[in-house]
This record gives sequence, C-alpha cells and structure tokens, in this order.
Amino acid sequence: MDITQSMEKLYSFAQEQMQHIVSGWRGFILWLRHQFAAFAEVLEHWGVPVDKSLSLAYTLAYISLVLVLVFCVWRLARISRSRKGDVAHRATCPTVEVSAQEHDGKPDTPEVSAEFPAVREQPISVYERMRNGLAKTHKSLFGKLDAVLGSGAKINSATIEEIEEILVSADFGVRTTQKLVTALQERLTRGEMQQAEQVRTALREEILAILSSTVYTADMEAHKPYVMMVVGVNGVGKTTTVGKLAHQLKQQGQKVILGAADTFRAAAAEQLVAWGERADVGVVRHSEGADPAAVAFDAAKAAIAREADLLIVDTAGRLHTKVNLMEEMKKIRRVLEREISGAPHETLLVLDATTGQNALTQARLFREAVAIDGIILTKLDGTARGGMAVAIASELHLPVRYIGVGEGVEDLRPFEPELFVDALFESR
Ligand SMILES: Nc1nc2c(ncn2[C@@H]2O[C@H](COP(=O)(O)OP(=O)(O)O)[C@@H](O)[C@H]2O)c(=O)[nH]1
Ligand SMILES: [Mg+2]
Repeated sequence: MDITQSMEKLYSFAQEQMQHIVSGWRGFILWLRHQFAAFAEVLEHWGVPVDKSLSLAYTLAYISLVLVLVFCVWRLARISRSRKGDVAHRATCPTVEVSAQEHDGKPDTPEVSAEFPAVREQPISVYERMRNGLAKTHKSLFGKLDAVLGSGAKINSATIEEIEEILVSADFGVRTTQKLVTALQERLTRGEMQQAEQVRTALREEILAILSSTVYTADMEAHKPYVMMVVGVNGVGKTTTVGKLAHQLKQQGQKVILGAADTFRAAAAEQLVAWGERADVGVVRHSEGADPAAVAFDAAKAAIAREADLLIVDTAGRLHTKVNLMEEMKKIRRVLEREISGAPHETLLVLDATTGQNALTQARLFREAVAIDGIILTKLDGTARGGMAVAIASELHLPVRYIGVGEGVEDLRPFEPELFVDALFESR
C-alpha cells in the first residue's frame, strides 16, 4: 500500500468520524430541545402562560448553568489554595484505632480506617496571631502603664511602686514582680531611667532576660520516634494542643501518631480522633475505661511499626483523684520508656493562663510526680494575664515551649521570647 492510498484511507476515516460527531451533535441538540419542551410543559402545568413557558425554561436553565460554573470555580480556587500551603508529605497516615480487646495479645496490628483530608486556615502571620492573642494583656498592662507614665511627671520610687501593682495585676506573680521592680530600682539609682520611654525599654529588657534564661530547643531529630507526653489538669487545653501540634508537625512533613491515653471518658478519645482526622494523622485509642498505660503501649508499638517520626500521647487530668492521676502518669511514662529508649523524650505540662497563679500550684504538683521538661501555656488570648509566661520561667525555671493564642489550628506557636515580648509591647 503506497502513501497516497493510506492518506485516502485516513481521510475517509476522518470524514466518517466527523459525520458521526455532527449527527451526534444534532441528536444532542434535538434531545436538548425536547427536554426544554418537556420542562416548558411542566411550567405550563404550574400556570405559566403558554407563550412564556419556553423562554422561562431557557432562563432557568441559563441561571442554573451560571450557578454551577460559579460553584466549580469556587471549589477549584479552594483546592488550589489548600494545595499551595500543603507540604508534599500527606495522606500517608490513616487513622488507626485499636480496641481494648485487640490489645490482648496482638498490640501491634492496629486496624486501619478511612483517610481524611487536611484542613487549612487562612494564612496570617505568626506575629499577627500572637499579637492578636496577647491583645488583652497588652491593653491592660500598657493602658495602666501609660496612665502612670504618660503624665510627664518625673520617674521616682512612687512610679516604680505603681508599676509593681500593675505587674501583679497582670499575673507576673509576686516574686517575679519583685525581681523586676528591684531591677528597675537599680536602673533608677544609676540614673538610667529618667523618662517614660526608658522605663518601657527597661521593663522590656528585664522581661526578655527572664524569658530567655530558660529557653531550649528540643532536638526532635535525635530520636525516631520522638515521643512527647502531654499532661495537665482537666480543661487546660491538652487535647486541643495535641491536635494543633499534630496538624502543624504533619504540615512540616513529619509522620505523626497520636495516643489517646485519656480513657476516662469516651468523648476524650473521640475529641482526639476528630483532631486526628482533621490533621490527617493516625490515632491509637482504646475503649472507655481502658488502662491508659495499655494505650501508651499500643501507641508506642504502632509508632515503631509505622516508622513514625513523632508520637504524641494525650493524657487525662482529673485532679479529684490526685494520687491515682499521678500514679497513672508514672505508669504511662514507664511503659513508654520500656518500649522506646529514652521515651518520653519530652514531657510537656499544659497550663491555662486564665487560671493565673493557680497554674503555678498545678505545675509544682505535677513536677512531684513526673519530670516536666517544658510548659505549654494556653488561652493567652482569653486573658489579660500574659505575665504568667514570665512568672513560669522565673519561678519554676521551666521553659515555655509553646503558647496557645486561640482555638484555631494555627493558634499554637513555639515560644520565642523576642517575638513574645515584641507582641506584648508593640503599640496598637
Ligand atoms: N481561647 C482559647 N481556647 C483554648 C486554647 N486551647 C484550648 N482551648 C479551649 O479549651 C477548652 C478545653 O480544651 P481541651 O483540649 O478539651 O482540654 P483538656 O481537658 O486539657 O484536654 C476547649 O474548648 C478548647 O477549645 C487557646 O489557646 N485559646
Ligand atoms: Mg482532653
């Protein structure tokens, strides 16, 4: 067969196909007309005049088409926005659920359930979030400070006494306030603090010095899986914090597994599972009333089996059974330690900033039972007591690792003293 022959064959084939398409298209148009006629008939049946029914049918179809198109564009825009912020590492870690029964004898064969997409929030800067979160403290602290310093009067010991009261009211704590006041007094004596602005600068420097003295950065790369245990009394924000942490670390490309060791109420594990779905990470849970240490055991096994980078264990916090609670914490620690060398590599105590000085009492209590490596201070957005962060660093000599400045998934930030002090001091 020569080239001319094959070209002719190809041509006739193309012609045939075109005829099919044209007749198919005509058929489609006829079918469409038929549909519109049927729709117009329905409209007539509903009382639309005969001469208007067909044009109304066309108009309604046109409006529906536009709405569908608008919806599609909106969905596509949302999908592309969420993809932009997503790190490549996703959808690899489905939810894991281990029932109490399964635990007996076969701890490391967790059942796998559905996968869930990650949810992203509107991006606003870390600093903005922190500033918004600390707005109440800023307003209270600097509203009062400005009232004292703004009069233009000479700075003297009386001014410092007034500052002392302001600091105590912002929950800097008596001892920390004393420390700050002594430092201010010394600057005054040395003649370094004669103007209002110098007082602000001095206060900023002294607060930053206290906060910086306890900062540390955990080396999460040093262990695999790196195990974090989150403890604290009921309602301080443990589960929410674990959820936020899981989400953020997952977004950074870490493979995270969560352990729901608060087995006191079924709702507690369900809350964590919901966070797990949201963050798209696996959750190991048992049924209500199960031994929290058994959850820790299974979670550790699952983290090893799945080669997770991180295991975060959420715990219960019922203080009315204080002794039991502390024993429970110790047992969970022991189990984790036995399964993963050096675990938990970080034990973080969650404290609610709105509870003020009571949080310090809680910290001392927990410290007696388990070694605490750092603090997560939550709900700083809901209080004018941001001074708590300084009191913790100063009185407990414990670093604040993260702060919670809202209920959103991005409202948990690693604690950076400089950023914190800037956010606290910057005028709005
Ligand atoms: N405003 C605000 N609320 C928070 C923050 N962290 C947690 N919460 C809320 O505190 C409540 C108790 O949190 P939950 O995680 O259940 O506490 P848990 O009992 O310690 O596990 C929930 O309503 C959370 O949304 C925060 O940083 N800011
Ligand atoms: Mg909880």
